[in-house]
Amino acid sequence: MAIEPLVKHLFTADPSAHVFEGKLFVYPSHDRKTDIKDNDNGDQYDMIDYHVFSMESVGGPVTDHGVALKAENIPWASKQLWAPDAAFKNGKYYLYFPARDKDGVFRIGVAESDAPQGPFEPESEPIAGSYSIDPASFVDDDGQAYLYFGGIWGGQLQCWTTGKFDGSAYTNMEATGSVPALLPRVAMLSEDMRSFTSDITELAINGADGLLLPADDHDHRFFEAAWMHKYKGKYYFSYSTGDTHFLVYATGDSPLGPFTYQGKILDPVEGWTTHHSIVEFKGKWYLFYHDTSLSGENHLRCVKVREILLIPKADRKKIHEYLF
Ligand code: FUB
Repeated sequence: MAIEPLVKHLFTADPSAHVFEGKLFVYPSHDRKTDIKDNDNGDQYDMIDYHVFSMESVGGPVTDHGVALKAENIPWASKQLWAPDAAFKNGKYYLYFPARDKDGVFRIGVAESDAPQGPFEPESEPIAGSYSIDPASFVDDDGQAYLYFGGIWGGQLQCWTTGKFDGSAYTNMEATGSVPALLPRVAMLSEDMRSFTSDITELAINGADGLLLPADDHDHRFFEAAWMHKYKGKYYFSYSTGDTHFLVYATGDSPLGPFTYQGKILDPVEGWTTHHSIVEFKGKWYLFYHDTSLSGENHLRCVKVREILLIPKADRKKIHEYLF
């Protein structure tokens, strides 16, 4: 049976789902029509604001809470509000979002609100030291918050291999061969959720042999769309493989890694990008993701949701999706 988009009145993508105040909130990108042609740089994803959505039950009515943050109100941003995420700590809600700064470099910003639906008030500068795209926040059981981020090609992660932005490596360049693939980044967040209190480190993703996944292993290596969740005491880091269009996951014993690649969550969907979140709500686990079934165009996507089936290990090969 075809799965219906969560909403049809807007184009939405990159859904980050969280349970706040007993409801399921979704923080997606808000895709919009432009005349920009598709390219590997992702210029066609030219978004200018965020809407927040909520629901009391999966499959029930979805409330669009309207515009929660606009590019024109973010002092440091020039364009491209890409995949956001939200967090709750100390009675406040935080929206993390990537955008290009005035020099065209992707940075990560934070905005605060008293309510999960916003509106969110942005800081005047991006998070100091932040770079690249696709922030995913994770607050562990001990209250320590982490921010995962990074994305290659248009997400510019490959421009930061020396620790400084190198625009000459800008277009479509990633390591090749048997050298280790570029890795997602992680940093610990301060108590007020507005800055990093640790160095930014690489999040190691190893294969079954215990070695870092090689750059040429495009079916498994990290591309973008970081997400972290915890299940039965284990950390699950999931992400998109980008040009091979899989959602995959790796597990570890610490939020700072190392992680070991485990398998696929979702086969390629309609459209070039694939990006998701995983959340437990009312005793069931859900995968939020997007495809392009509403428009047929790469940059006009629609968020969907499916329940995750908790399949016993022995049966996993028979049913090849949504496994833990
Ligand atoms: O929505 C723009 C970009 O497309 C996101 O940041 C990526 O994860 C991909 O979905």
